[in-house]
Amino acid sequence: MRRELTTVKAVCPHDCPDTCGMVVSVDSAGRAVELRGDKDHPFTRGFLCQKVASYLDRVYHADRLTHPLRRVGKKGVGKFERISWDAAIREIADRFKSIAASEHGPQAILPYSYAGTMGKLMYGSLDRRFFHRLGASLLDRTICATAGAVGCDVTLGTRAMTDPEAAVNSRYIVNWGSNTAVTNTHFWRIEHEARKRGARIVTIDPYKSPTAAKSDWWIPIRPGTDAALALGVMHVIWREGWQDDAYLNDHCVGVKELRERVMNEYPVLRVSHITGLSVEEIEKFANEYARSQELFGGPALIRLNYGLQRHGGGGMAVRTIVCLPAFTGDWRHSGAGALLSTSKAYAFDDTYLTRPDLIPRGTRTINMVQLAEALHGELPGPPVKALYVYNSNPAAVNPDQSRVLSGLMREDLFTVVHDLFQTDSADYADIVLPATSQLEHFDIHSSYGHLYVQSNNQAIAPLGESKPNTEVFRLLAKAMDIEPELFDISDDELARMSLGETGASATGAHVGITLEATKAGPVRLNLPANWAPFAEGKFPTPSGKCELYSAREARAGRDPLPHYAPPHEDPQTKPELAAKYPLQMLTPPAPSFLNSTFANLDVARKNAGERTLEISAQDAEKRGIADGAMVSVFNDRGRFRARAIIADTVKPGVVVTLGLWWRKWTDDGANCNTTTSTAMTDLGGGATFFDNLVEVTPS
Ligand SMILES: Nc1nc2c(c(=O)[nH]1)N[C@H]1C(S)=C(S)[C@@H](COP(=O)(O)OP(=O)(O)OC[C@H]3O[C@@H](n4cnc5c(=O)[nH]c(N)nc54)[C@H](O)[C@@H]3O)O[C@H]1N2
Ligand SMILES: Nc1nc2c(c(=O)[nH]1)N[C@H]1C(S)=C(S)[C@@H](COP(=O)(O)OP(=O)(O)OC[C@H]3O[C@@H](n4cnc5c(=O)[nH]c(N)nc54)[C@H](O)[C@@H]3O)O[C@H]1N2
Ligand code: SF4
Ligand SMILES: [Mo]
Repeated sequence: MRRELTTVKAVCPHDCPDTCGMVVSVDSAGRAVELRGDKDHPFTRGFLCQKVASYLDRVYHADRLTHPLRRVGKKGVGKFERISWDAAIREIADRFKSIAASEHGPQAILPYSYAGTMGKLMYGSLDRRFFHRLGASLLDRTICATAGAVGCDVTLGTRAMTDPEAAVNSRYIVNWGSNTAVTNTHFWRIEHEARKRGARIVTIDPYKSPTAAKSDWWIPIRPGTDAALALGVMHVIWREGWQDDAYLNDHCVGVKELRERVMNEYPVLRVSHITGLSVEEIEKFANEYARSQELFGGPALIRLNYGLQRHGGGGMAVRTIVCLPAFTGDWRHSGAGALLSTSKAYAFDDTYLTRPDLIPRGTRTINMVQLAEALHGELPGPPVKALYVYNSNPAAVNPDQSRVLSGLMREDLFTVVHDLFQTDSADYADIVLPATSQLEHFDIHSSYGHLYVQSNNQAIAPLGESKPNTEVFRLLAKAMDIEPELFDISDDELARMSLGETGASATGAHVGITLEATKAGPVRLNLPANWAPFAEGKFPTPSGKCELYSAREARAGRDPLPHYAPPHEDPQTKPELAAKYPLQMLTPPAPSFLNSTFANLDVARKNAGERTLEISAQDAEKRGIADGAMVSVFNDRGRFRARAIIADTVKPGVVVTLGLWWRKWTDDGANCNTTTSTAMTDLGGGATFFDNLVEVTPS
């Protein structure tokens, strides 16, 4: 018998700039039987990455949580009994009520979430309303992107952005701290289209990543020194007179001040010493970048990503790099200049979804990077007595893992985890709640890597008793007697209001696209075809110009000009620490994982292989480490084991291990985050996962 299949248009929910359109085929029994990339989506072009191509394995995995659980064993062991939703909601509401009424007050409750899903409703809507209304502690969601966000804001007043699809017209493309081939594969395809038309692809990365390996030129910079390189490039440009004076004079403030600093403080020889690059490499890069029109026949684009931000000076590095397109005038062209994130091109009414007006005055904010400190009572304000985790797996992804875990072990801490799987974090929960996958709920998506809006239509019924985030907060709000009008709103209506469709937006924000249209497929934002937001300056900064000099920063008591800020754990500036722990370790995710997501799937772990440590021949020899030997990687914070690979993918002084494994799938119960620190970036309070000195010994 021929099966009757219906097709449903969905959106990949993962924290990835590509935000792919997916087409799901569902059989007459309501089971999804096929999932593929949407051929009609202009950015997806019919293909999904390897991780999500097998998404149905995740949806129908035998380990999916299908009903609520209550802990019966010790914390961390993962022993639970089945309970009903009624019992689970009652217990959570009772505990929240009693904590809120205690001497500690509602701020002793901490929501903890990040980007397990990027859907606007499931990422942050009724959850935020609920915790705001409760008066819980606020969470500053800094673990990924705030260093660069604030760095961009200082210089540009918004994110560095352009139309990614127009990048086919660029002729010099710089992947700067971006493993584009892996983390942004659909843009990598665009880079290659540009290359066919004559573009040169360059990658600046201390690690010979898959992107660096496949680029025309790999520039192996020393970790955490990108600002110095950018300042060195400015030095060469001014020395040679290659700058676009018209753009600089018309659209920037602080040209004179920055010029004085750059010419006096960042001569190429000094930059060479800081970055570990040769004078020739720096000169050549400055020449090619600044003269791409003459040499390659088109403008240059810097595809900035997050790698360079995860260092002490990461905010300033981004602030400095995004000054460069003003020197070349590349902002004049669509698809050129610099690209970090297109998220700010979207005018969703987020305040409608999250209702910040409900936050009681004086509520404290906890930086999520400091979860270890929060759980150990080391931050100002009341102790954290309850932790509600969703869209995140802090036991695996947070820095200073040993202290996060000892915090989660606290007997007086009440922990709820809402997830699709029994993650490492769920092992420490008092109550575990089952979450729906993207196929089982509706959502609406913007993107941070393209310019389309699309609805994720629900394809199948929730598996078992799993529930979407919004539904759980409706139930909790009801159990806690919160005003029903805040929560008696369907997901459809939430999406409609967030689009500003009804004209009811309090902020006046509106996307200018109807919900109905987004349900049928991707809809491009209402932007001109050759969109180049800064072609005529018009930067949304206080001065309306590109702020090479920032009066705001000066007022805040910080350096108003770009500068190089060394990493917290830098062998050049912290020789005593480096004597003990001489190696700078980078810990990006394995290509087949998405941070810690997928690490519980056999196919993803098979593709990731073993936990490895890439080390230079010189560093291996010094330590008596043979290729393929097991090693211990450690510092004062913690230790984990990995298999050594002696390779030319790193320079002496740098090692790389790919994450982010779940403890339960390792032989030593630890991942690389046992060694990473909770120190924050200079701007934006971001995480410094790659600013991490370690030592390695045979084990
Ligand atoms: N397959 C896959 N795709 C992903 C993710 C995933 O886990 N897996 N994660 C998603 C998420 S949440 C994010 S935020 C993005 C991240 O996207 P990317 O920023 O591209 O990813 P990373 O691998 O963290 O970092 C990029 C590169 O920066 C390099 N790097 C480290 N330190 C420095 C430095 O000091 N200077 C320079 N120039 N380079 C440095 C690293 O070696 C790495 O190769 O990717 C998204 N896409
Ligand atoms: N050492 C090191 N650490 C890192 C990084 C690194 O490069 N190196 N990368 C950092 C970065 S860039 C990021 S963004 C963070 C990411 O940190 P997290 O946001 O914690 O990311 P994931 O590990 O993907 O975990 C997301 C969890 O959300 C769950 N989830 C998915 N959809 C839903 C849903 O609809 N509802 C609920 N309730 N749950 C859902 C998933 O099953 C998964 O367990 O990690 C950071 N940690
Ligand atoms: S490339 Fe990114 S958006 Fe596309 S399917 Fe993979 S994870 Fe999802
Ligand atoms: Mo991220």
